[in-house]
Amino acid sequence: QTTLKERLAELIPIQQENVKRIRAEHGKKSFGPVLVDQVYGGMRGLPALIWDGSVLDADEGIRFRGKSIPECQDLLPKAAGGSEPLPEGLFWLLVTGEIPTQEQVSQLSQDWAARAAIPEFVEEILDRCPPSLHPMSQFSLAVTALNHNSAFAKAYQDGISKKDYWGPTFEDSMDLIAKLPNIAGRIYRNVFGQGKLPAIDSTKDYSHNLASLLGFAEDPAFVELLRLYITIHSDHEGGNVSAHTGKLVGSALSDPFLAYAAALNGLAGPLHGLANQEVLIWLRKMQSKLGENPSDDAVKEYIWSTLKGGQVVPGYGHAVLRKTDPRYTAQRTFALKHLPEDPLFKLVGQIYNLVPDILLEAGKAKNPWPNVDAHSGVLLTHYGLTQMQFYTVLFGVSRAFGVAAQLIWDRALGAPLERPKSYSSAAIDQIFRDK
Ligand code: NMX
Ligand code: MLT
Repeated sequence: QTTLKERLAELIPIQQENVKRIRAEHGKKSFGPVLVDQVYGGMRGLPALIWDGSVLDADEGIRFRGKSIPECQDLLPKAAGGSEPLPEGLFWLLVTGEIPTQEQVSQLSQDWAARAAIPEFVEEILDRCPPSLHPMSQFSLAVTALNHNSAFAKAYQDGISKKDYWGPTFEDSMDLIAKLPNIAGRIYRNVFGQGKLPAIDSTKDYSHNLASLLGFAEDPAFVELLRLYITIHSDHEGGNVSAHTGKLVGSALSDPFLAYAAALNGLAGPLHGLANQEVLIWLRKMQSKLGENPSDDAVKEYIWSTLKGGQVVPGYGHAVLRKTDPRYTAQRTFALKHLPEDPLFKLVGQIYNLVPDILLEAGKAKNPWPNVDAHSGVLLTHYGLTQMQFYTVLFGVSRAFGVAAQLIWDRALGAPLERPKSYSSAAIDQIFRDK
C-alpha cells in the first residue's frame, strides 16, 4: 500500500502544474473591490489566502476537501468496534484529497506512535513549569522547543534546494502531530496531579494513545469522543487565527514547530480557542448563581447580565458562519447518543433555545448561533475531564492536523513570504477624500 509521503510525491507535481495554469489564466483578474471597512474591520471577507484542505460556507459550515462532517463520519476508516472517524484518516484526506484505506490509516497510527517520544529536555521544560502557568503557555513553550530537532531547519542550514522544501517539512509535520499526545499528557498530569504518564502503545490509534496519556482510555466512549473531537477541530479553512498564524509564520520559512507554536498562541485567545474554557467557566458560574435546574427566565436574565456587563456570550457568534456550526450539531448528536440525561448537557440545550433570540434582540452580533466551543467542554466534563483550563490544549492537538497539512502544501507549492500592505488612517483619508 502506498504511504502518505509516496502519494504526496505523486500529487505535488500535478498540483504545481494546476496552480501554474490557474495563475496563467486568471492571475491578472480582479477578485472584487476591497472596502475601507474591511481594512479596518479585521479583513472580514477579504479574499486573501489559498488553502485547498477545507472551505467554510457561511450557512452550511465546514467541508474537508469537499466532504461535510457527516460525510467524513460515514466515509473515513474507523477503529475496530468504533463508529467515529479516525483522525489519521482525516489527516490523509486533508493532505491528499483522498479517502485512505484502513491499512493506510493503520500505517499512520503506527508511524505516529513510533515518532511520539519527546526529547528529555522538553520533558524537563514542562516539569519545571509552575502549575499556575496556563496549560496553553506550557504547550506553546514545548512545541517551540521541539524546533531543536527540526529536519527543515537543519536542511535549510545545509543548503537544501527550494524544490525539496516539502520533504523535511513533511517529516517535521509528522513528528509534530506524533509528539503532541506526550506533551498534552505531561501537561495534564503535571498541572492536575493525575499520576504517572504511561508509554505509547504502538498497536493503538492516535486518539486511544492520547486518551491513555490523559488517563481516560478505560472508557471506550471517551476514546470515541476524542476521535470525533480531533476530526471536527482539525481545520476551519485558512483564515481563522490559528491556521492563518501558522501559515504566516511558516511563510518566513520558520520550521513547522515554530510556526505551530505561534498558531497555538493565537488559539489561546478567548475569542478563538480559549472560548471552550470560557464556556465552561460561564456555565459553572451560572449554575452556582442559579442552581441546578434554573428556569428559562432566570437563564435569560443571566445571559442579559453578561451582555450588559460588556462581555461576550462565549461559544456564540462567528466571524464567517451565519447558522448553527455543524461541529456543534455533531457534538450534540454524540451527546444525544451517549449522555442524553447529563444535567450540564440539558443546560447547554436550554441555553441554545434562549441565546440566539437574545443576541438578535441585542442587535450587534451578526451570527447569534452557537459555534464549536459551546458544546465541547460539556462532553469532556461528562467523562471526568473537568479541568477547563486544559480544554484549549485538546483544540490545539487537533488544529495541528490542519496547520501541518497546510504547511506541507505551502512549501510544496512555493508559497511566498506573506507581506500585505498596511496604510495609515491619514493616507486612507487622503486617498478617498475627493472620491
Ligand atoms: N456575545 C456578545 N456579543 C457578540 C457576540 C457574542 N457571542 N458575538 C459577536 N458579538 C458582538 C461583537 O463583540 C461586536 O461588538 P462591537 O461592535 O461592540 O465590537 C458585534 O457583535 C459584531 O461582531 P460580529 O461581526 O458578529 O463578530 P466578529 O466577526 O467580530 O467576531 C467572534 C466573531 C467569534 C469573535 C464573536 O462572535 C465572539 O466574540 N463570540 C464569543 C467568543 C467565542 O465564542 N469565540 C469562539 C469562536 C470559535 N472558535 O473556536 O474560534
Ligand atoms: C475555528 O475553528 O478556527 C473557529 O471556528 C474560528 C474561525 O473559523 O474563524
